[in-house]
Amino acid sequence: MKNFTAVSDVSDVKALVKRALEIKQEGPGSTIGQHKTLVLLFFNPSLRTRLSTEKAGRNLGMQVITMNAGEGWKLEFEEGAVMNGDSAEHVKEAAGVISRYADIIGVRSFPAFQNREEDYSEKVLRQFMRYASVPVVNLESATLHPLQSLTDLITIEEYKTTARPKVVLSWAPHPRILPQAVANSFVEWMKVSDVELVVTHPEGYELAPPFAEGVRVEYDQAKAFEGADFVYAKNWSPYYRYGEILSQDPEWTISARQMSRTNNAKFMHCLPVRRNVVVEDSVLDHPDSIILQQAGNREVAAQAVLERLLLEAATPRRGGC
Ligand code: SN0
Repeated sequence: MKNFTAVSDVSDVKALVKRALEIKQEGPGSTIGQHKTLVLLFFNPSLRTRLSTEKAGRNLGMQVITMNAGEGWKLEFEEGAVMNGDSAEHVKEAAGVISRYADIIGVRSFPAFQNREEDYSEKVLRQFMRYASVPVVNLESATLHPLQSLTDLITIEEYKTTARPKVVLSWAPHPRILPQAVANSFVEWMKVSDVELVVTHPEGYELAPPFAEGVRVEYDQAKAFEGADFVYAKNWSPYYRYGEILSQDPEWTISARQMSRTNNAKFMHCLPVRRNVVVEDSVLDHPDSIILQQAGNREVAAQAVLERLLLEAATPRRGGC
């Protein structure tokens, strides 16, 4: 694993999940990251990703530096740009410089929702990967959130009671336009796992073709929930009518009534969650809700990823000034 940006970067997903669960048993105390530095760049706000990745780095003995990149000067990402506007530094220099201080770089960058092709080209993440000379970790990009999905898989592995659980990803209403990243990644990771995946959403909320391919979609939420072992709620905005809100139908709010159709399903959400819009209090506060256990697993997921990158990096220190 040279970078961690998508499920395709991981050669053995099962082994990574197993390692994360081992780390959970072992507890902190590794020194494999000693004298190594993790730099985390946040172009957008974060609570779980920031704290869990920082903690994971420290658990490995790393030095951790976190920067609110959105507060600094604006970076330029266009090739050949004439920089006479408000961007003060090109990503070529920024990524090159950070690579002199960091052994691993984490980048969080949400979509701009101005242009679907541009968001799906993952310009910010790709440019960092191109110009950094150290591994890059995706801390949620325009279209993917692999650290969350690895966490989700670890959590399902921990809580499943059958070899091949039925996992339902349900769209739910939200007042804002949210990224497709969590849903895209979730589907991508579930496809390579031993689960029966069903995605349920109103018409118009179909995911982008590579993610939707081969996935069972059920437009009737009640039907989708029948016999489910896990219900994973998430709002995402439409891929086809990009940047619009097509539905805020409260019928799609995850309710105790809908949950009663499941096989006492565990309830999951990546958080942050809008109570009584995405999901009713009674579901979130029910003993079958495992949202906090899930969030707790962000730490071991990040630790397993950082450990893998540290082990695989041939880390000759960079020379020069
Ligand atoms: C982000 C998203 O991708 O949907 C982060 C999830 C891990 N969600 C939000 O930013 C929610 C913000 C809000 O206003 O509720």
